[in-house]
Amino acid sequence: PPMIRRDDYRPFGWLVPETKLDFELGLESTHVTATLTVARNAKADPAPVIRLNGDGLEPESVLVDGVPATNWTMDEGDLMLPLTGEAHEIRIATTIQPSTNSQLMGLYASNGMLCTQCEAEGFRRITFFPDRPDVLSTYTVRMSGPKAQFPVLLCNGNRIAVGEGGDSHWAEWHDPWPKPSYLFALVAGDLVARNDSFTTMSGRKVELNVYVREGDLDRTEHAMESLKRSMKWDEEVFGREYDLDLFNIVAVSDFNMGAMENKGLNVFNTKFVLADPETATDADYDGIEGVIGHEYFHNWSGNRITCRDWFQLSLKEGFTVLRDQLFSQDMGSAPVKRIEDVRILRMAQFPEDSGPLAHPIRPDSYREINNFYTATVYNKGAEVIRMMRTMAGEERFRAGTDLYFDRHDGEAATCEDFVEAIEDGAGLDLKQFRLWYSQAGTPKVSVSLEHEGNTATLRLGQVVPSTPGQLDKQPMPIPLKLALFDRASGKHGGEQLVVLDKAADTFTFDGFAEKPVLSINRTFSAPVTIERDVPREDLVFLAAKDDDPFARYEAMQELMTGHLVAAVSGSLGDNDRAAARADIARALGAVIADATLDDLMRGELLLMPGQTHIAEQMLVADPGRIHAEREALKAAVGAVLAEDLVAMHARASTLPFTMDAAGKGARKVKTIALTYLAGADPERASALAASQYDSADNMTDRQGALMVLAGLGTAERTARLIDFYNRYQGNALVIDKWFALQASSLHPQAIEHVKALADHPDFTLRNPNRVRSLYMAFAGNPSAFHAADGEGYRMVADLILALDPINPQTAARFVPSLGRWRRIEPGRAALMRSELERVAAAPHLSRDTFEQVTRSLD
Ligand code: HT7
Ligand code: ZN
Repeated sequence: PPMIRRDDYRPFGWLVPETKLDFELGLESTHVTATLTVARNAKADPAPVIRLNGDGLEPESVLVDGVPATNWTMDEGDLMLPLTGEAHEIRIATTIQPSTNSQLMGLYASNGMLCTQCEAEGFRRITFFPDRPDVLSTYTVRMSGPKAQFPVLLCNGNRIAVGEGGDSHWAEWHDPWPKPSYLFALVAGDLVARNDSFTTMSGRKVELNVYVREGDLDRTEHAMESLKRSMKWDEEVFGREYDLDLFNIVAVSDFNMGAMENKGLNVFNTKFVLADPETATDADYDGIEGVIGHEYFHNWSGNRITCRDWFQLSLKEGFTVLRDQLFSQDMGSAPVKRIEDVRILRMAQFPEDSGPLAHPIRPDSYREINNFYTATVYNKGAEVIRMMRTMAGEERFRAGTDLYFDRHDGEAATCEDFVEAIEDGAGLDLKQFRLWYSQAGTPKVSVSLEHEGNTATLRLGQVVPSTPGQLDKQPMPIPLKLALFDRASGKHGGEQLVVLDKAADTFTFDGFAEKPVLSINRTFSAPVTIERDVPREDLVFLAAKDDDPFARYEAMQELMTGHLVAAVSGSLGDNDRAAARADIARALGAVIADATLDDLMRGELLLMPGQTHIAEQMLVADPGRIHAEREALKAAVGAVLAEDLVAMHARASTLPFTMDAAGKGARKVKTIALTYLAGADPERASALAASQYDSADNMTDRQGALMVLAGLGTAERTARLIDFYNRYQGNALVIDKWFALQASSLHPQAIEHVKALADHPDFTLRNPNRVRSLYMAFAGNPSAFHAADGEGYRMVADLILALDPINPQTAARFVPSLGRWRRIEPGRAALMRSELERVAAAPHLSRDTFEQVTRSLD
């Protein structure tokens, strides 16, 4: 497959002001007639032939200005049509087969309904079209089909006419806002809706619907409330008002990602719509609020202003992730949300940035765009814009985004357009800052603090590591929030922002008779790794006293990570190990006892660093040793703090179920208590978990208890796993949890369990949620996936090969877990590499998997 390069961008030779689509709907066969008005683009090079992208389509008829055309040719699936005049009408008819569309791109069948997914290049699987984001067109769509099978017919924009005849009916929709083809959507099925409305800031009433299958309606309240909160928040915080009279959401159970922001008709994975306390966890509730917000916010950051080309993906995704993060911060606990977002970044993006698939947030080339919907483009993209906000301050940042929305409304824009608008609107100089868009790799910032007389001297250095295709890097501006604490009073004289924009720099601070304690990168003001030699007592100090909750969390993480890295690398004697564990247990004990903390924050401070984060600190990691040391630390803490943990569990268990912060926090610390106890005293933990499971009146408690039980070899385990399955059989989202719990468990036979589950009658490769619930959970389970004999690697490679012909987009997402072989100890690395080679050698590999595998082997 050819490499597509950012520098090769050229505007399309033709404009498509109007698109008319006619669908005669059927699950097996759908007939599509597309009528495009086209006109020469004066801003582009003359194009005597128009390229209409197609993927697996055959034209049944091609008419130009009403006359059958015969001079067209096919090129790699695209239809090449010579045109002589300034403007024409092109009409093309095709027939597609939704029920055999297992890729879930284009028009496909799911549970008897029809729906579409067009981003990034799915529209070309529906009809021939210039399927690129810089071709904006106004759509009018007519669809007809059997009334009984498809009583609901939905599309973008407003419904302008309906009619029926015999068993069939039809609807016509018009979307007044010009849009790229990737935002087109159509849904037809037997659906019911929760209805509501929202009155916008200018007083317009918008009809809101959340469409689901009959029986799911009573699980849509949270989605609807989240939507209304999103609409209000975007008006208040970014000044953005909704621009149609109708906003529809449809939930489908077969979906490649979380959701899709099609204009006026968002299509969602059921996972991000359906919730009630009996079947959804607190994390599920938060996920729904975040994703509903994210897709809604795209209406401005993505739809009204879209991307010129797919290299600009972070323009809409990075910005929209930042917007959804700020929204969730405002809806709940801001510090806890910030900690969660940083944890996701470190778990998913840092490893990407230090591995073979590293790429800048604005990539320079790709073979398959689906492979670039990454944590780098999304989450690091959000961090980069967040840094601009930190440097400008909230008010000036808002002036920048206002200017961006004004200046580029209705356009297909670039990341450069965004940066210029922030520069002009917020009054920032971002010349050097643009490097964040072009350089991959997580900067390493070295920090040391010296003290003499009354002066503290801070020395900072930065290195941006080499990444594939980018060996030499330049220093970038890194905004670091910091505070210097007086040891005696536990106070500081105010937070400051320093911007490190050189390879090395020095900052001095006067008025310190004694050496202060440094708190740096507060709120995680820059997405970097801090490297510093800091005494354990300073970390204990910050963990207990820092007034920035993120910095407190960070100190606890550093305390545990520092110890684990030292222990794994063999540099600790028995006494040092025992002393470090005792310090950690004491710090965690203080967190349990700290009455000033709420339980949500307490839960964050008690969390152990994940195995991926620990491995990331080492050049070459031994997953077996990390796992053993981490489990041993957990057991040691569980033993020392057993009574405190049991008391915390008992205290939290007395709270009745509520959805406020106190209720959520109580549930969080209960399961954390069980996790530590399970390491130290499996029998006691098992009994407590079984009782939590049995008395649970909500999914958070039930799942948390079962997660702990699933990792234990105790008598309580099997009965609860059977009960869970029987209780929720038929509820696909909860059965997904049942698969995931077992695949991610600490049980020594997890591999055998996963093999058995792959043969379970409820398992299918055709549903991405089910595939992810078993195999993503497994690939993220270090003790099972990294089994020393390579069995875990074999299983994931087998999955990739089996899934690739069915759903390449989802198959390719499993490659990165094997692709990290260079950072793993040599024995396992060889096994991982040989599995990648086996995949690479398979015939007929999709473009998606081929690209990821070859990049991982290079
Ligand atoms: N903009 C969407 C990205 C997307 C997608 C969604 C569903 C299925 C396939 C997809 N490919 C790309 C989702 C978002 O970021 O909001
Ligand atoms: Zn998005």
